Amino acid sequence: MVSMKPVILIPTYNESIAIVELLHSLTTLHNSRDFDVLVLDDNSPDRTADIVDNLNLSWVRVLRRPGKAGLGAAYRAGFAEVLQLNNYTHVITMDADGSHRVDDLPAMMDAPHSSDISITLGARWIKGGSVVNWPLSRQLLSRAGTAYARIALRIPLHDITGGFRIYSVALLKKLNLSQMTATGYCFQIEMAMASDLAGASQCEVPITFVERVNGVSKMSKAIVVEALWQTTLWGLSRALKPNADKLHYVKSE
Ligand SMILES: Nc1nc2c(ncn2[C@@H]2O[C@H](COP(=O)(O)OP(=O)(O)OP(=O)(O)O)[C@@H](O)[C@H]2O)c(=O)[nH]1
Ligand SMILES: [Mg+2]
Repeated sequence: MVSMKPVILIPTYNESIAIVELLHSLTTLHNSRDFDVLVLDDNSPDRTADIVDNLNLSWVRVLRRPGKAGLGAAYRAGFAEVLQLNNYTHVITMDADGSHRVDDLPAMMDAPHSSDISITLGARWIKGGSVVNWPLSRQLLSRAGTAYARIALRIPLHDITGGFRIYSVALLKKLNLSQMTATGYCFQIEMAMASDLAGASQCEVPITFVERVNGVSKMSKAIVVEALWQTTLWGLSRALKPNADKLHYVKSE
């Protein structure tokens, strides 16, 4: 098997304190695992991008974007950037705010797959997974969101809204990434659905999700409404024209 060379994409908006802590933890892992990091910053007013650049880590780069355009747009730009570099076997996605623990990464990187076209998902809502310091209301929202997406989209996963993932580059190359439209967190749902349509090998690895300590949440009512509305539309479209949906998201051979 070809050895793994991942790049970790970390979207940031005003994460100047949290990103330094995260890169500190990743530096320890970097002693035993080979990977690069690309921070996707939307011109954060707190100068997140400059602060990252000033750390002068040779394996960390910042993609500077003009302004806040949502998580989905930042990830799409990151995918485009790393795919054209053609240096990597896998793309890892990870929040900057400390909710996704570096400690969980090795198990995710070692997840077994039956195909080169693969997605590994960090999962909170499976045996061994957990959340720390999340209010019950947030836990219920996340569980209900996943349950709804699971039923509406018929995806056999237990955590569809989480953003801690590893996509193989072979999978990303199979997807019509320019057809992804979600701007907010439902980008995660859209990517899970597209990966399922592409027939990817799916592996869920239990993670411990820790509520952010530094910085401010970007979660809003508009983001929840977008996710609910989009999931309903995608579910209807999958039920009515499953093949059209596949053609939309997956490149023909
Ligand atoms: N580049 C970019 N990053 C974003 C944007 N919105 C959120 N992010 C980043 O995406 C990650 C997840 O955002 P969070 O605000 O932590 O969302 P969450 O984890 O659902 O909510 P909390 O943990 O409660 O704050 C963080 O690293 C954010 O900085 C955006 O518009 N642009
Ligand atoms: Mg967060």
